[in-house]
Amino acid sequence: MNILAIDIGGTKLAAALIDANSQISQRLEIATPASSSPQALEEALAQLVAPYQGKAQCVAVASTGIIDQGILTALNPDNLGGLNQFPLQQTLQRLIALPCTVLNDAQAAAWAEYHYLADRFKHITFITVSTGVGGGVIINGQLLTGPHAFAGHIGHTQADPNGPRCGCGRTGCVESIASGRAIAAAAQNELQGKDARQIFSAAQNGNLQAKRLITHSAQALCQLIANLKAILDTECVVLGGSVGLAQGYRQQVEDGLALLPPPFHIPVFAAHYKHDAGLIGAALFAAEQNQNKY
Ligand code: ADP
Ligand code: BMX
Ligand code: ZN
Repeated sequence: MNILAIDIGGTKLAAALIDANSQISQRLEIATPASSSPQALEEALAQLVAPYQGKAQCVAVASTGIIDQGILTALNPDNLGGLNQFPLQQTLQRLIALPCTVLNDAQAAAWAEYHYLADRFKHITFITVSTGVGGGVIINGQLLTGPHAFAGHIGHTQADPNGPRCGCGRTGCVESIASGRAIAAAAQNELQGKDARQIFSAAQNGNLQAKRLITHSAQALCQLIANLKAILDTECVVLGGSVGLAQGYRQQVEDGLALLPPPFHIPVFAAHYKHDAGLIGAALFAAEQNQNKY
């Protein structure tokens, strides 16, 4: 049995086939359309799934946004080019004519990483630092989604009451300081107009402003992790997303956390499944749902 897994992020759309052993093949990636009108997103999804027709028995989607009852609602519409509501499950079922399971991207990635860590931990939190900052919480071996699928949107807790206005409408959210978009938005002078990837490489080349922007992001992450420890007694944090997985970033977060009082100390791991955590987690989740159904 092959599952067609799809990961919808604010920057890229990825797809791959996942077999019963979570082995991944035929991975493809395209850019998220800049103007995410519903039509633009539907066209991009059609392009992404076309090569997989006839190759899978069901579809599993990990997507940015609040994914409730198959509908994508952006908490931060800026991350999806202003797109707010999108009938995700219905659209994919129409495009590929297969049953489709949908889940938030960070919740899906948390599920994959929990499967990897389950022998050691029952309470973990996955954090993606990517276009935005997303989260997925596992408590006592269960994925916490909440009554409206909103649970885990930890990027929208406050990091700085005097910080920038977040696309969700609040002020100083972790996402408005730590995310790839936030790092790029805060860049000035010689770094203005550069994206987070370019700012990371400028930091590696010794650019002081770039280093400062990355440190600021990592510090917001430390405070978030300390808050999570206090609220959930989470046993470890798993970091993913292209910023979270960027060279040196996890270490900075870990070093910052070590400066806080001992009750807030907690191991911070890099995602075992790296950039595929969302794809693999969505597939695991869909396989379990389908098993329960039939
Ligand atoms: P998505 O949000 O679509 O899931 P990513 O996890 O790739 O996608 O996150 C996108 C963000 O990560 C962008 O802000 C991009 O500039 C940044 N980024 C991509 N590659 C790197 C890299 N190698 N180092 C640091 N940042 C990166
Ligand atoms: C935002 C929010 C979350 C998502 C997180 C990471 C939207 C569109 N998305 O906080 O649902 O999990 O970004 O998403 O409101 P990514 O695009 O960075 O992977
Ligand atoms: Zn916010």
